[in-house]
Amino acid sequence: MRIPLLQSAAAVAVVAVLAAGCGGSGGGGGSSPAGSAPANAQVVEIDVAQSGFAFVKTTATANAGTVELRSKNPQSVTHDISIKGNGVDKQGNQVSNGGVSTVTAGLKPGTYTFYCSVPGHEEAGMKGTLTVS
Ligand SMILES: [Cu+2]
Repeated sequence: MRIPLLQSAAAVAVVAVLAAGCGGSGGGGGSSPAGSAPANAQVVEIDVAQSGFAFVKTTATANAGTVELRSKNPQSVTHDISIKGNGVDKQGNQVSNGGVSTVTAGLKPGTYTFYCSVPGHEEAGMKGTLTVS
């Protein structure tokens, strides 16, 4: 009777130590909220214009590496921020009424096009040039 009890107590103690160890190590790297870009991503803000098929700027720059394009859309018309060029082709989430669209990509030096991927919007003027150096 006594030996199984001791073994059970030892097992509980081991589990407790393991749990404490996990909790301790987890606290160091948990600063970035789920769903966000990597902590080292550069954020380039290219908001949608107050009206019309346009962004607030037609040129932007970034350094090579992980880049997050972020675009707040004040319009009731749905838009997104997307990027293409140099083998990159990624679309952001579509938003409206103050929502924020983001798209993250690893970019090498070169010239890229940022644009809205909603059909017809790029052609209507929702695009610009992102220069990465
Ligand atoms: Cu659009």
